[in-house]
Amino acid sequence: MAMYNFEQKYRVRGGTLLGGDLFDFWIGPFYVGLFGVSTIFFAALGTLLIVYGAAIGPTWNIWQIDIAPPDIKYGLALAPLKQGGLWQIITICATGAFISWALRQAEISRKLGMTYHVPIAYSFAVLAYVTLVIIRPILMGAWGVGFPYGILAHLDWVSNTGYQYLHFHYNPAHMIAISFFFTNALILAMHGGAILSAANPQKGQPVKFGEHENAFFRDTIGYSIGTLGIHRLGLFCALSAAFWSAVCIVISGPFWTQGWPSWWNWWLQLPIWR
Ligand code: 07D
Ligand code: 07D
Repeated sequence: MAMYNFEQKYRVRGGTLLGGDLFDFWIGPFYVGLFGVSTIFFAALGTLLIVYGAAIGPTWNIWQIDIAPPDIKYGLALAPLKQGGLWQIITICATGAFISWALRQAEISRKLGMTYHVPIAYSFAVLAYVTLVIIRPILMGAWGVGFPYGILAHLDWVSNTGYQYLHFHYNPAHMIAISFFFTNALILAMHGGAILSAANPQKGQPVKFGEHENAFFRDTIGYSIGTLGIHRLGLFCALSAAFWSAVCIVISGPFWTQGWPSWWNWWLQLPIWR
């Protein structure tokens, strides 16, 4: 692929976190880097193991493939390959690939003289995943509480886990996470709408910029958050959504074993009712 002439300026040596110059080069448009190599390694091995798990399983139906974690009786020990051991190695590969990808983002940010907003943002998704399959299982003493790798199987896990706590909607951290997800969709719709309506007008109309968007929001709601501000708010809402998701699941089991509706008993026990 032809290199854009401005890219020459950005394809600079250095900024690597580990490995020095070893993998400090590009293949076509892609920066390689030590963490590019480790991402490919973990992702390829993990995918091959999923394919192997499917091959020894009962179905090739993409929706029904299910690579389950070990039985609870194995606790935090290693399980035989066909009884959850595969899930354990795939978990190591997935975690290795996700962390490698975040570090690759960090190296590229350094090369470009950018701050670490992108790798930090992605790390919150990785945190949610690691909470589900490593932190919570360790706190509960069994890999068996992790979620299975399968498209429908992981939905069954969410539903079953939710009903173990009777009514997961009563989990206060789940409420906060959901509210952030919804807020995130709302503000992205408003931001996307505002940008498109100003910068992509009908034929013959002049292209408009930030001042028009500011004026629109000042005239409708009396306040405009501004060009940088909207992106700060977006990042905050998105990171909060992932963060409170991780919180809502890590407290379910390790810190709250009853149904979530009864967590709200503290309200009935407030001294003001006595
Ligand atoms: C749009 C970015 C692109 C990413 C995509 C996902 C794979 C997996 C694996 C064949 C927004 C690519 C998918 C590479 C293929 C095999 C074995 C991101 C975008 C398009 N889920 N989940 C889905 C994952 C968990 C839940 C879809 C991953 C938790 C519910 C897809 C993880 C819980 C529903 C998927 C993960 C949970 C889904 C669409 C990891 C709580 C749905 C995802 C690694 C978070 C929806 C059939 C999407 C669906 C759905 C992937 C974890 C709940 C298959 C990779 C355990 C309730 N999940 N998920 O668009 O239709 O994400 O399911 O943690 O309803 Mg899930
Ligand atoms: C974990 C994904 C990480 C992804 C990574 C990247 C690749 C590469 C390659 C595309 C966190 C993977 C990348 C594989 C792909 C290419 C090329 C994201 C992760 C690292 N709930 N609930 C949540 C709602 C109910 C329950 C979170 C709503 C029921 C349980 C969110 C409703 C019961 C758990 C949420 C609802 C129940 C959750 C998920 C409505 C079931 C969790 C988002 C309207 C009966 C999970 C950390 C998330 C959680 C979770 C929303 C209903 C149970 C807040 C809106 C009442 C057990 N629910 N829920 O976490 O917190 O994303 O996980 O009813 O474990 Mg819930």
